[in-house]
Amino acid sequence: MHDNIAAARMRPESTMTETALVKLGGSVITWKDRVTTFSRKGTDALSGEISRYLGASPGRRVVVVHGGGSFGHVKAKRYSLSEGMRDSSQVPGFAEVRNDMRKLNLMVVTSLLGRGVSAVSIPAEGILGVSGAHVSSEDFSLVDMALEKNFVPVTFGDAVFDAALGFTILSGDKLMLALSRHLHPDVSVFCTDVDGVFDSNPAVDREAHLIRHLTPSSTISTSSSSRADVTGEMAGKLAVLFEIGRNSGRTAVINGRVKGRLLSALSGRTTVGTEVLP
Ligand code: IP8
Repeated sequence: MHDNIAAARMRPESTMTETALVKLGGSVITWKDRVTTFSRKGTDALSGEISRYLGASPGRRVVVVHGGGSFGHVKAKRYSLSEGMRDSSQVPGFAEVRNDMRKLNLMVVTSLLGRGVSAVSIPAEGILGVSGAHVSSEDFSLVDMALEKNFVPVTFGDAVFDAALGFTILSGDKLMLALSRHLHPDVSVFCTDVDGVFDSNPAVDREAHLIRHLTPSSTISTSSSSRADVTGEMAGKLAVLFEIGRNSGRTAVINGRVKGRLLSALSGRTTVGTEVLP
């Protein structure tokens, strides 16, 4: 655990800013099993905690990234959007997902504004270019300009054009990774609908244990034969988490549906969750 107060004291007065990167997972801001259903109460609560974090000390900056949940993943899967454009039957699906994600983003930004946070929407394509489902270009000027003026940029996973594939899905986690490399935030927090990272899937394994301190070696235990194997997807997610951990002062995965945990994680207070120690 970093000593925030000591770290802050070492910085010169003129650069006393604290930058936080927050991922609002789709499972927290939407009801995942009900297509295009917004979780208004949950999102408002998180917006309130972001507002309190910002208000508690001058010089604090926040960048928000949100996922797709039931506004993105259901139709993205139905139309196989992440695999790129194969035929014209996918075209209406791409257009619909883009529209649904903008509706979700509007509700997230409106929620933040309602709690006094000056949120501004910056779609993913305003930051990253994509080719072959990989990030091919980056431009952080809109994010930087917004932060300089004390706005809270809000970007999101999206259905995006892809120079090689025609289109694809860009995840919020790729945005988190790119933003962490650029901003080197003091704190990065992932809000999910479970208490943090478990040593196996808590949805199917009653023996699953919450990993309080996640290190590259603790991921190995999750692949033991008695537990659900770490899939390539899970291994990829952990690799992203560790890199964000290396780019950030502190990194935590918490349950965004439990009151107070986001604010505690942002403020460096002990809370239930997983601390990433890369
Ligand atoms: O929920 C994907 O972003 P994620 C967004 O962060 C879409 O994986 C459109 C499925």
